[in-house]
Amino acid sequence: MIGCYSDTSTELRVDVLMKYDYDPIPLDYPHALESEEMLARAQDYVDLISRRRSVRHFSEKPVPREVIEACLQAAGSAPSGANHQPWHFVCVSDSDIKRKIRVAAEEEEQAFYSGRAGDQWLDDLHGLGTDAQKPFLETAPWLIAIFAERYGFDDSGEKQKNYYVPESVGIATGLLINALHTIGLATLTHTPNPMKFLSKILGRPANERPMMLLVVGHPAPDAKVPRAATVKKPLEQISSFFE
Ligand code: IYR
Repeated sequence: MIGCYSDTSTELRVDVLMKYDYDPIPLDYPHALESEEMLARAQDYVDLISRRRSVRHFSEKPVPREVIEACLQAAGSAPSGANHQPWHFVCVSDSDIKRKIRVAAEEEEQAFYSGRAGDQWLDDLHGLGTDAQKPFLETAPWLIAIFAERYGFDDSGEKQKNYYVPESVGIATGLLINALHTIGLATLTHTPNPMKFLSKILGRPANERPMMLLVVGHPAPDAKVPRAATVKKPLEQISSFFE
């Protein structure tokens, strides 16, 4: 397994990759619940998470960096291929950088909406009411650019293979969205296409691929969401059981 710890005088901090031999330790989990309590809690959780929306109208109200950091710790706890944790989250509240990102994203979106997408794709987006204008990239207090590490480096600087990268980064992003929603913040998973401009603006290395831009903040008091996006497939359609 790969772990990464370095001792500082005050705390154990993660920054150097080290290999571990197999060393099983006891599972530290909350105690098991009775079925009824389990179901009640699952239903409460459904109530909470099914109210998440992709929000495009943000308030300018600031969100403390510490809040973002705590949610990133939740994201960083995600399972990943060989526990290589092939993700990097670049958090931007700097207005100049946000403006640069908006300008570059809108340039790509302009090309997308005026032909690159094709009629079918534009038709599929019709109910969402999206267009090439992305003012939320400047209004929202935080943009989190999520990068997938296509390969990493071990402590001697050798290229290190990563595994199940999109799956791992997708799970970590899901946990991040969940954490942010749980504390009442709104998010938008924004995917301007192509996203190479993010690597350039944010100075990320060639082994990282930009995956997504997560827009984060308080929703605007008069925020609206497209009705079409609230319609979710019923359980019968998204699941099957063999019992
Ligand atoms: N990236 C564009 C288009 C877009 C694509 C999909 I797939 C969406 O679910 C929503 C939008 C945009 O952000 O407008």
